[in-house]
Amino acid sequence: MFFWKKSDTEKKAEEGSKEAILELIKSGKTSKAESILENFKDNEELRKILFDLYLKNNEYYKAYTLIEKYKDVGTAPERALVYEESGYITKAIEEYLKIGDFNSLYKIGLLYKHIGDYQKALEFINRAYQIVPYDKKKEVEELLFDLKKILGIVDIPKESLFEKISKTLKKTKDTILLNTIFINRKIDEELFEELEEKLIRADINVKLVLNIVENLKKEAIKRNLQTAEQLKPLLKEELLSIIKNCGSKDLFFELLNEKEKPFVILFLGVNGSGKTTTIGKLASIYKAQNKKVLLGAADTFRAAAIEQLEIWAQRAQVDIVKKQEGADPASVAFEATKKGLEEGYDVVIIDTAGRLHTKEPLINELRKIKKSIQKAYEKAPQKALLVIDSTIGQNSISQAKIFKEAVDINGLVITKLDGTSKGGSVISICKDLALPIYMTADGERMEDLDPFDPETFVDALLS
Ligand SMILES: Nc1nc2c(ncn2[C@@H]2O[C@H](COP(=O)(O)OP(=O)(O)OP(=O)(O)O)[C@@H](O)[C@H]2O)c(=O)[nH]1
Ligand SMILES: [Mg+2]
Repeated sequence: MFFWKKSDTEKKAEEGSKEAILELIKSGKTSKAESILENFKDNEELRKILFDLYLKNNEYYKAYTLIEKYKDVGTAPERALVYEESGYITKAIEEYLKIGDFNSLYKIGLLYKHIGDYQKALEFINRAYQIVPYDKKKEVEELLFDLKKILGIVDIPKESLFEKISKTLKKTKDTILLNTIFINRKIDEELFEELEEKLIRADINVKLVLNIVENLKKEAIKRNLQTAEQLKPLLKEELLSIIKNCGSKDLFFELLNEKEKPFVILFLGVNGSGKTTTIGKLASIYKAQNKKVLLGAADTFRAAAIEQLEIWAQRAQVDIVKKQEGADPASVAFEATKKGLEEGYDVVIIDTAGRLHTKEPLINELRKIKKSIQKAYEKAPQKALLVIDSTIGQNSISQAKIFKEAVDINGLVITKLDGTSKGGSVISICKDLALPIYMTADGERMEDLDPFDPETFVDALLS
């Protein structure tokens, strides 16, 4: 009897009965309700129910197509959310503008910042600041300061690489205080235990830490060391012996001085790792060397990704090859390389997505991209660089392994060293992936891209 009643509701729902559909939703059969509602999109009332359902299930791309076709669904905040989540930043901004309160102005500022339009970001964060609620004041002020720094409006003295990395790793040192452990102490078991704990907290993986500390113990006995202070250079040696295999400053300078034309660099990495931002910074360095630079927007996953790369291209005053959102990434990569070859570009830098719309596994897609680059120019890409976000520590290593499987990676770019409290992850990344580190990024400004110098890095970590 019970089952009969249920299918009866379903039958009515399938005929387009609003009550029956609502009943289905109420009883938790939302996917059934959704597939029925999709046959009644032309009915205004049912369409609105479908839209609500999409929102509830975070199906923003579907909600987006509904808004685009029918124009009458959703409130401004809902539409803004849908546009934002499906990557249509300009449209999201239009909707947030209609609302105009603190949260939406602030949001607009953040969206502009996200796509790299810092001037516009500053304008809207300033507007939001006029009506900032008390509890948000400090956060907004910090963001304003960051934006001004990025735009070069506030003066920050130029620092040496050592000062920069020391400051970058300040958070690491604040938490783990690696240095203090060596002061006024004897070498004993307790010291080694403490050192172990601190190195693990700096995000060097446990196995590696045990290994390092074991080696230190052996060396301490062998050399008959007595005080903790004598152990510090040994620790430095030990860390350095690991990361000096991952490159030197020269790698970056070699990359900047490649003579082969066009020199094609393929950027890979999970979403959010910092590919597009790094490409923008690197492009501006090449441009400053008077090189002819072309960017390829092969991240066609979101409209905003293309927009973001375009803004960086404008800022660096370099050219870009792009197609519409959803276009085949491999064909963008092909065209960029071809144009690079035919029109005498010195450098072509190709941006890719860390995820895809289609069910096609990412690995296959990346392989396809590489093949099409080679089809356009058999020597390319001369470098495939994997971008790794240093703040996600151990996770980044398993992700990197997936990319390594797809494409021969030549080296790494480590980003967000300014945001990490765990500088030690660089040591684990180096040990586990055994790939050269071509450069590091420690901020969102154009100039926040540096060579990786193992010695300076370890000094800063232990200073
Ligand atoms: N603090 C800090 N933020 C960074 C750094 N590099 C990138 N970001 C920020 O990290 C966010 C993601 O960077 P993107 O360059 O968009 O990353 P992506 O890998 O291109 O991401 P998808 O396009 O989504 O695949 C942006 O908000 C950047 O401004 C860095 O070195 N330091
Ligand atoms: Mg990107």
